[in-house]
Order: sequence, then structure tokens, then C-alpha cells
Amino acid sequence: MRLILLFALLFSLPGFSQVINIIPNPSKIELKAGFLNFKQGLSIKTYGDDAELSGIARLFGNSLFGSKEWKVPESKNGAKLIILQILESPDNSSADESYSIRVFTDSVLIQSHTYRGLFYGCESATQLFINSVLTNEIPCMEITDTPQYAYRGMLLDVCRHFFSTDVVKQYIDLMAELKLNVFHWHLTDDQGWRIEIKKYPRLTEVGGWCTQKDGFKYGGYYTQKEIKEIVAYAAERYITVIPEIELPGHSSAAIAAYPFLSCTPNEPKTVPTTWGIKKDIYCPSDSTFNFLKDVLDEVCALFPEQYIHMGGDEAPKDAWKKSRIAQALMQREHLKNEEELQHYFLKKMEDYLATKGKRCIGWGEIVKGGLSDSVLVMSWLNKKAGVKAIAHGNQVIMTPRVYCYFDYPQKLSDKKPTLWMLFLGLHKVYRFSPMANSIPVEKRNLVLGGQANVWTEYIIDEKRLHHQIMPRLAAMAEALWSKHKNFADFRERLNNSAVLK
Ligand code: TNX
Repeated sequence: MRLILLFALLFSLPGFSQVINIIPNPSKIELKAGFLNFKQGLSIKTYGDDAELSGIARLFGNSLFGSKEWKVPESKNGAKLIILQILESPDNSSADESYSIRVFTDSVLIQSHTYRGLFYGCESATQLFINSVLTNEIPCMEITDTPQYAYRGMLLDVCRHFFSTDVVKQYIDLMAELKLNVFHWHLTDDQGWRIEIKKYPRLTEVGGWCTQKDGFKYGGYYTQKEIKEIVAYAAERYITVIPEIELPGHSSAAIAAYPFLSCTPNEPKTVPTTWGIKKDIYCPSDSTFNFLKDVLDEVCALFPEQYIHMGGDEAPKDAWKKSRIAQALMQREHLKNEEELQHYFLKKMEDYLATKGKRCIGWGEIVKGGLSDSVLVMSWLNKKAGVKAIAHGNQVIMTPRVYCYFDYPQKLSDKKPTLWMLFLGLHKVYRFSPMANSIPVEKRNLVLGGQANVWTEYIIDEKRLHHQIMPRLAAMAEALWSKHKNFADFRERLNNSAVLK
């Protein structure tokens, strides 16, 4: 009977993947004869006992057995073994994220050439087992899996509304479950400066708070200790944290704390409580450059990874047009217009970061005033800036707002049907591809991947944050990880998933 069932499953694609509800969909699942029955329990065993392997086993155990205190137990009588193994390989590259899972009737073998691959194997296995807790049985199978894109990100804006480290950790957990690997932490903006900088305490004392109309003081920030804690928490889950320190625009909070950063330092400054694009931006003066270099010194020390995001979006040039300092600099450096001045500004920071071995990322607008060779472009209005950057030979991350902006409502408002563009349903996210037809085949490797962006102007607390993210993040994860996509099949797996909702 079981055999008949097995064959029925085998030949009813995508039917069989409804038994195996893994999101994002693995590259290949081959069903084999027989079942693994784990009524007597499961037990995790590692080949080797180095700290990193034990760390992966501990997290795997936590998510499988749901206990924060969980330790890898000795094999119990009757419990089926899940074996974790790093494969030796001459070309073991740390960027490799592939893994395999083999389910036999008496054990499960998860293998990878890298720790991060093994971690993803465990994430898939967690979904396999948790989704089968009612039957305590899964079919024998072989899964081989590798991602389509290397960069699979999520941005969280903690400036417009502030979120505690606990909430940030929950989101990192969710990202890890979905095999997303870059947490883009939007830490500075007009409405709040959220990262402690020891040399400039007013950034958080003043810039971390705004006074609302009713007199309520809203805000918050992360201490350097908390930042380190998040970076370590993410690293344990193979997630890179990219901090964003916005310049030259979206900088009102810093300016409110240190008015000398503005071209009009004598005008009154406050941390704004309204949204939108602000005209007061960093003045391109030596004192601003020195300030930013000092800030970057502390930021680089906190984030060990290679990339720092320097913003570059939505910076109106009104203030620079009127500023003696800005105009004199343009003349001295033979810059034709204010866009070129923005490029000069960013390049100065990029060169400084390069002395520390860091690479710089900027929003799409940075392609306007000239593009340096090593900067990464994050294309957000649409894919055009990305396509232009690729023609120039730069690497890009695609995050066009019509597919990737999770601040947009999930359902079209009945009251405002004209806001069609601001509606982002699950299917549309699923259809997202970071690629564009106009990118020549030989340059496609410059598209590193894509990212979901969670801007929080209207996301006031963690409940709404979760509402905006799920289930769209699951669709985004599959759009970035899986080569073979099928929305109906994805929906089935999502509906049947006990893990992701
Ligand atoms: C544009 S995306 C912005 C954000 C806003 C967002 C709202 C980008 C680089 N800038 O500052 O929060 O739209 O959807």
C-alpha cells in the first residue's frame, strides 16, 4: 500500500512537494522507497566536535525541539539519528551555500562543504520534521540544494519607528529560517539616529528622540554593546549585517544634534516628526567630512563584515545651491553640478572606507553624478540604475519598490484604488526576479541578488511589523533562492507549513 502511495506521490508533481513543504523550494528532491519513522524521537550527532559545528547542532536542536536550553542529547534507544557532517573538499569555498539531506529508513545525513551550507541543511530539515509531527514519518529521499542568488537581503528601518533588540533578533530568526543572508540595518535617518557613537554622544541623546505634537518624546537607540550582540547573533545564523549610515540626505537627526553639519547652522533644527524628503542635508565642509570619518571609524569597528551602506538617495540639492561652502568646493574641484558634488562627497567616504578594507554600497541615485568602480549599487526606484551600473561594470543588488517594498499594504485599499502602485500582493513578490532582460548574458553575474525593504513610517509596532512581513518574506526568499518557481505549488507549501505563516 505504501509503495503504491509512494509511486502516486512520485508521479504527481507538484503533489509530492506538498508532502515536503520546504520554503524556499530546494533545487532537487528525489523520493526513494521506504519511510523514516521517528515516533521514538530524534537525536542529533555531529561528525567532529569543533565549536562551529556544535553551534549549528545546538541551534538545530533548539528549533527542532523548541527548547532554548536544548543540548545535543546522547542517542536514546529507538531515536533516529540525524548526522551532521562537513565534507572535506579541495575547493572548499566559504561562499558555497549548498547542502544535501539524505533520509534513510533509520537515519538522516545532512552534509555540506561549508558550515553555512550545513546550517541551511538544518533549516530545511527543521521544516521537514516540524511539518510531519502529526504522522512522525517522512518518506526516504535525497535533497540537493543550492541558491540561485548569493545576496538575499532584508532591510529594516529602525529610524521612523524604533524596534527593540528582541524584535530585531526575532526577524533575524525568521530570515535564517528562510535562508536569507543579509540584514540591512537602516540605522540613521531624518527621524532618528539609532546607533551610539561614543565621540558624538548628542547623536543619540538628541538625534535619537523626537517630540511629538502632544509633547510625547518618542525614540530610542542601540548601544554599541547591543549592536555587537546583534551582529554576533546574526553571524551565528550566517547572516551578514550591513549598517546604513545615510548621507548626504536623510540626515536631519544628526543635524539636529550637531547643527554645524548643515549649510545653515544658525537656523533652528529639530528631529522631524513628519515623513518625506527633507531639504536640510549635510554640508560638504571639512568639518562634516571629519565628523563622518570619525563616525565611520566607530561603525567599522562594530561591523566586521566588508560592506557599509552609505545611502545616497533622495538628497535635494537646494541647500548646496545656496551654500558658499558647497559652491566654492565645486569650483575648486571643477565639478559641473551638484550631482557631481554628491559623487565627490560619496567618493571621499568610499576612499576612506577602502583604507579600512571596506566596500561601500549606495542607493540607485548614486549613478547620476559619476560612478566609482568598486561601489555596489542598490537599485530601488526600478531596475534602471542597476542596469546602468552593470553597463559600467559594477555589482548591483536589485530591490525595485513595486516588488520589494514591504511597507506597501498587502491588499489594495477599496477607498484609494488609484494608489495601485502602492499595493504589493504575495503573487507579485513571488514573481520578482533581480534579473532584467536588458542585461547581457556575460554581465549577469554582476547581479548579486535582491532584497525586501521594510520602511516603517506607518509600521508603529512589532505586531504590524510582522503583519507586513509575513507571508511576503517567504515569497521573496523563494524568488531569490529557488531556480524553479511555481506560485500554485508555493501557495500549497505555505498553506501546509506548520513553521511559516
Ligand atoms: C523611499 S528607498 C525611501 C525611504 C522611504 C520609502 C518609503 C529609499 C532609498 N528611500 O526613505 O522610507 O521610500 O516607501
